[in-house]
Amino acid sequence: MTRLHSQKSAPRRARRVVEGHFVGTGRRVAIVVARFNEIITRHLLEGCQGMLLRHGVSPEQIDVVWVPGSLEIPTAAREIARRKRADAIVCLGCVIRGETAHYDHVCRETARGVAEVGRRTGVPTIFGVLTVDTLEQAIERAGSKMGNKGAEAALAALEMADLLKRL
Ligand code: INI
Repeated sequence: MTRLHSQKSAPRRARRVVEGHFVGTGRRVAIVVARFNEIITRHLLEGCQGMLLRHGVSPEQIDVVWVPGSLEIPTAAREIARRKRADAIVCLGCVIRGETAHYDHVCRETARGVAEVGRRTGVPTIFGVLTVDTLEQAIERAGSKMGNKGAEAALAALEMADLLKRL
């Protein structure tokens, strides 16, 4: 008879479980924010800064870097990471399908570029760029009924910065 839970196949306990906490004290965070669709991105920025401050990041430790559009975000983020100016970088932008024929291109290149900065430099680089069909959807995600993507991105940045220190 086959034993369902033999000694061999029984799941083993992890030796160590590691996870990041939302620690803001002493952390340096850079926010790279696109001016394109600023009517939305400044609300993402507010949400992001508010969340960082609530978790103990000091205002002097937050740098805000404006770029023309989402496509320029990875270039600025990479430079910040390369110069070791931050423990985490939050990238904020808003791409609206209705407004552009090159929506897919902007979304794909921005997402790819942001992910690449994180992977190549080891500095957590968080994608807080809205990619939506309409302005209304953007408004919903910039501080109204669907929350604030900038605030969510701030939490991800704090968690990842803390996680990397623990690994
Ligand atoms: N940039 C955005 O951040 N959002 C957009 O919706 C957008 N549209 O619609 O084109 C956009 N385009 C500009 C782009 O990011 C660059 O700034 C531009 O192509 C210059 O490189």
